[in-house]
Amino acid sequence: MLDYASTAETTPNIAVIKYWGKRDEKLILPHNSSMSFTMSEVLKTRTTVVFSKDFTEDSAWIQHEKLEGQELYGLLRIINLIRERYSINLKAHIASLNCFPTASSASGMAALVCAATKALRLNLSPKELSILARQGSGSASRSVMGGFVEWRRGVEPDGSDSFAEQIKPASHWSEMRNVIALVDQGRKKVSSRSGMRQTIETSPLYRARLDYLPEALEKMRQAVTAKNFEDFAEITMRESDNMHAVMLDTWPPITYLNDVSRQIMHTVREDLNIGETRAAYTFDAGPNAHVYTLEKHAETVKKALKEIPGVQQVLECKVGDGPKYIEDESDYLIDPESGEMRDHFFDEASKKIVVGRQI
Ligand code: 2P0
Repeated sequence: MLDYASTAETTPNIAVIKYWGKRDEKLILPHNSSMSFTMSEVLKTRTTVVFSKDFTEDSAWIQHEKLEGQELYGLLRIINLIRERYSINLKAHIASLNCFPTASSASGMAALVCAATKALRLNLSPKELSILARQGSGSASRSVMGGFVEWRRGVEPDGSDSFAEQIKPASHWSEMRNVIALVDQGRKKVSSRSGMRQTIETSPLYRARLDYLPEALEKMRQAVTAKNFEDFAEITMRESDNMHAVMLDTWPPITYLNDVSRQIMHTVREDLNIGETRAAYTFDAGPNAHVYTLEKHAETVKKALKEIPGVQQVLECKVGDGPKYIEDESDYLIDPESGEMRDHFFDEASKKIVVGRQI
């Protein structure tokens, strides 16, 4: 059964120039290019995909849940795309485990694409992986590689030039840290997908955002290349503020930030960055903060964030190297005998996913 099987581990990426808005909803083509850092292993997804002639139907498990209906269909969309493109006629079993509280579509979709294509021995280039992952979830196009990554919007209607590329490896700016302040671990109030659509349809400020982004992108490229944290921090915070301003300008307004998020912004600007630039906040489609800082300031930043009432947990990530493939089949999430998801747990101490029952 394990003839066509692979297991991949991927990590989320946190954008500093954000993707918000599609010019093609089916192919997931963005209006603007975006940039991110892929995170280290503190947060990760492990996914095993097995294709076998012994399987009579497709099955998938996320965490311990067997997927049904719409959720299963959503996951299979990308598997079907792979099967069609590469003329594969085998059913698949998929098992996936996230070791972080809030699901990341980027990490999840990247792991699925990496594991499925590796299982089928398709030997795809990073560009081909990125184009496939993009069609599952836009931000996933950036999680199939490590380091500092740019997803170029492209101009072709078929999406053939809309993929991510690594600008610099993780080692280029190894002092970079991302301190995550968890404020809320629930599901998103408005999905990114429908939020983006509403913004394009209703926000007069969105046009101004698209006009400002190319220059911000170029300045960000320069700041990262030169490892200029001060410039990096200003562009990052202004860009996050711009995206959330456009969300607020959407009708009905989209408000992902809450009072705790705003207190974090205040702490960064008015406490941490007095005298010297030590930190840069950025927020995605939710109230949790990602505070970029440098290794030498990480303890100061963590301490300041922990003191803010409403901050539930503080995690520190480095920049990561991108997808990893698990070679040892005993660490796969699918049992070779039954074809079902194996017992597993996440060991907080070692930050490792362990296959087997927790004692
Ligand atoms: C980003 N976000 O650049 C931005 C910042 C959210 C805010 O990419 O519809 O889950 O699946 O393409 O990839 C979230 O968007 O949306 C996102 P789809 P996705 O990280």
